[in-house]
Amino acid sequence: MTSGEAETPGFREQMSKARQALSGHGPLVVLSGAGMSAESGVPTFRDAQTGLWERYDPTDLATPEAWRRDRDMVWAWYRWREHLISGARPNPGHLAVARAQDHRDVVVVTQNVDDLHERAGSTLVHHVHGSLFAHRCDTCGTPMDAGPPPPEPADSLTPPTCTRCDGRARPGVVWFGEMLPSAPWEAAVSAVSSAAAVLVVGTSGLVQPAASLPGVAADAGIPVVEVNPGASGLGREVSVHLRAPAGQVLPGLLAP
Ligand code: BV8
Ligand code: ZN
Repeated sequence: MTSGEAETPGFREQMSKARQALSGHGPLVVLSGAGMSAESGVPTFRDAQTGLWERYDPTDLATPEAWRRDRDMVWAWYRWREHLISGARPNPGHLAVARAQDHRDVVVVTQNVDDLHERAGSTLVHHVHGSLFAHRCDTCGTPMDAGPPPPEPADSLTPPTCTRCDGRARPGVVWFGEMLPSAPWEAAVSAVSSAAAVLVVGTSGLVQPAASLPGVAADAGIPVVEVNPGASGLGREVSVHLRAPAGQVLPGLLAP
């Protein structure tokens, strides 16, 4: 949305319809994807491929096979992403979602592995794809803390050894082909099934089973509003699509 678009009668009408759809008094569920963090300067999953990483496909790197094939390269990629996120700040979209808690119940369900919702002040956040910073042993699962990431990108880093076995620290994220952690997943399904309204922000809606959540709400007759400047894999589930960046539109959309 450029400022010009924001002034068009069409966009103002869409905004009014979206505010109406979200106006129920029950819980608001916010489903966020990487587009939520785009205005914080965090590259989306596919845009992370800059510099050292531009020749790799992230869907190849974010897999157990890649870890088995070249652990130290994958570990270096994740540590670099930790560094990028540590230097980023929540944007007005994250802050608007956090402020909405002041006047209604808000449940955040995020595909993102960053901590920007929490740093903005959101207190109920379910990470269905895990968290970059929750390191654990790749063998016995013991939680580990690999400490702050190095400030420079490297093409190979050796993760620290587990204190309980000869395993190594791995990122606390869900790789392609891995099951989602049951607690956040079950909480996410329960939240979208009993929400007054669902707001989907910044996801291409390609990765399953997270992409099925808006449909769970729509099938239950719950209004679904999508904020995304581009097209996404969502369609029939969405009542109102605001084609605008999250940071620009969420403050007005979520204001009491
Ligand atoms: C599973 C963590 C059961 C890692 C991620 C074959 C074999 C095995 C599995 C499968 C298979 N075929 C399909 C599958 C299932 C697979 C899947 O869905 N694959 C896809 C590629 C088809 N899913 C899984 O494997 C899941 N597990 O199914 O377990 C199972 C087990 C074994 C075998 C079968 C089934 C696990 C999936 C989790 C993967 N981990 N992240 C890491 O981060 O390193 S996924 C990762 O990519 C993100 O978390 C996100 O979910 C997804 C997409 O990321 P992005 O593209 O960056 O972001 P997004 O899609 O959200 O796009 C950005 C959007 O923002 C765009 O639409 C853009 O327009 C918009 N935007 C841009 N700027 C803004 C904006 N919006 C608003 N404001 C802006 N300013
Ligand atoms: Zn271990």
